[in-house]
Amino acid sequence: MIDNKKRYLVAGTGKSGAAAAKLLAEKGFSVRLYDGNEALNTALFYEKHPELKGIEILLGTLPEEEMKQTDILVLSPGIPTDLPMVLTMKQMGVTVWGEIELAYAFAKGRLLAITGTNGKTTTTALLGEILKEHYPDVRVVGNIGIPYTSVAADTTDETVTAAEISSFQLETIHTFAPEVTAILNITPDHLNRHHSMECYIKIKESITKNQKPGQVCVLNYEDEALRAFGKTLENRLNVIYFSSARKLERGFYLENGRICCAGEDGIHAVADTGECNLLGTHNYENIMAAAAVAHALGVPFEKIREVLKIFRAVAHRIEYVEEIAGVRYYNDSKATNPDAAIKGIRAMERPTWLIGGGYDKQSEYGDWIDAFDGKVVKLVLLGETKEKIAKEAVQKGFTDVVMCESLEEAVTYCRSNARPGDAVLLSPACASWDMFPNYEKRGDIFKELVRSHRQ
Ligand code: UMA
Repeated sequence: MIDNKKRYLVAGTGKSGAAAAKLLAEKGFSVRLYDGNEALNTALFYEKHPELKGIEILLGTLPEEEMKQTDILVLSPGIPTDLPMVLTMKQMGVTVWGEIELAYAFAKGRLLAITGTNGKTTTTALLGEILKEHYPDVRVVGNIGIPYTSVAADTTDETVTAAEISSFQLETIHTFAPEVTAILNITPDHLNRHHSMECYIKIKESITKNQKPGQVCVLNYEDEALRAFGKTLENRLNVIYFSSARKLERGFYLENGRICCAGEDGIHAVADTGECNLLGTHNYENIMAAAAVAHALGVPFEKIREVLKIFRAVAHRIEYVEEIAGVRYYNDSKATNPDAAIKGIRAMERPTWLIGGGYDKQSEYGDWIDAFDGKVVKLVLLGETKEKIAKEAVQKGFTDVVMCESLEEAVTYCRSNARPGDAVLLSPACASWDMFPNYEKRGDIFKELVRSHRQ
């Protein structure tokens, strides 16, 4: 039960922080906002969120006196849990919640949660559409861009909520207990924040920690870490696997272009991949995961199939922008790590001018460069990681590298040099935070720049 006598400090004034503060204020709780950015334009913030005008915003280094005025610190996902401020407050006895935990305290109805390194936005969006075919009140929330706190107070016992949950968000859950969970895959990402692959895997796995015996966890059988994790869960949870590489005795699998489900009552054809608009093996995995979660919630296969026939790729994920002078432009800004970018380049069928680079998450880029497979005409690099990627490319024998200072320069360079029949792909393999507020903005600016070159 949430305690209305406690004093809340919401850290971060982005999407999550604003929504969390609004929820607490609407419920009549004592709440203040905090942001580490000393230069934050609070006037602009209040203009954007007039309903928060009565809430004080503290900026910069937080004095201990202010820390003492807090019982519960609500962290936005982008704020690391090992910041000195957070550690000091913990030592003082302040309870630290994530924005997701706060939302969960207010939310009602059924809850499903999807995590994984890649594909979680597509899977959650698809799951939301499938559920809408069967349930009257469906909410899609979380890392997908809709803070859970912005929706939690409107949920009822009839609501079904599909939540995309990132590793950042999982760091600060305590009682968050989805009835069905799915972990799609785990490949290196955000290692600067989670420090090691072991820690990153553990955090992802923690999505299941509050599930009750017999509840469902959907896992990718082809991911070794997840298969091993599944074994440890089998006594406690109902583990449902999916596989894009082999026929499973139980679970969802891909066979000869058909997505099948093998269950107690025999084998069901869920859909033919040819009927789906989502393409590529990684997307068939996303489809199987969404279908498995929806099926666990009782959605019939016919309804799942109907949605698969009409569902289209989400924005910024290998998104076709347009063709100019015979060159096709694709926006894959959501490829914020090497593994996602590998899927981007694999999907290209033309000689490709590849724009990459961005915020440094201490990733390794060798596998991405290997996946170029003779398709990349030029690797056009920008951002914090450009030198590091260029060095790895040259070590791998790939020397067609160009350095740019801005995305505008990169697009202009590709526009001037690409030939009819080529493709230009923005697929950075890095987060955007060194040059843009988020990957959506990066993708939007890319699309605007491309369109500005229309003849
Ligand atoms: N800030 C601090 N101190 C810090 C870091 C940030 O005060 O040390 C402040 C910033 O000054 C800023 C605010 O925190 O004012 C930003 O908070 P945030 O980074 O949590 O951003 P939000 O706008 O609240 O967006 C967050 C998620 N962002 C991150 O996880 C970085 C969004 O995921 C999510 O869509 C949104 O909540 C709604 O739930 C984006 C993302 O990039 C898409 N996620 C990562 C990913 O997918 O790889 C995990």
